[in-house]
Amino acid sequence: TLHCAKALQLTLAVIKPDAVAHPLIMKALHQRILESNFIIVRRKDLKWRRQDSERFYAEHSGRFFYQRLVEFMSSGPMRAYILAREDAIAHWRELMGPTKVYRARYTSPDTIRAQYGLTDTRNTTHGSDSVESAHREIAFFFPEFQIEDWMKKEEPCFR
Ligand code: RTP
Ligand code: MG
Repeated sequence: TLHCAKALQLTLAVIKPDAVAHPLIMKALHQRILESNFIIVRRKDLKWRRQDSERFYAEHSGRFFYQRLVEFMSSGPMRAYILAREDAIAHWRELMGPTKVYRARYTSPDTIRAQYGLTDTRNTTHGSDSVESAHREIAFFFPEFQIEDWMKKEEPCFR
């Protein structure tokens, strides 16, 4: 019987259009993912229509930044990753750093957003913030990925 020292977890990581526009940043981010002990389960390059953007960020409709967020996220190509490791959600969010770039630069200069972020909207990356949103967001970006089947196959290391 397989023994798992630590339970694995899936998260969705997205490289936003501001970073996809720069091949050297893309390369650095890919390297950073591998160095941080994530397993890359799936990877996909895609571009959103405006309606995809509106649907994904529906929970933020009404916030002052909603229009520019929706506009920006459908303005150019993105790269999405399904990542796995123990506590993947928290580790990826820690690697990204705070949403607000000025705060990231001030409090955590080693993070991705501190190093590459341009503004609070064009802040290089997205990461799921809970198990529920990870599952919902993975399904949004990778509708063909059968998350339950995949995790069952890897049992008992996934949760
Ligand atoms: P994310 O959803 O991308 O992981 O970021 P988060 O949880 O750290 O940030 P949240 O507060 O959930 O913000 C949702 C999205 O809105 C963008 N945003 N723009 N002032 C602004 O222009 C502004 N404030 C937030 C964030 O970049 C994030 O994508
Ligand atoms: Mg969020």
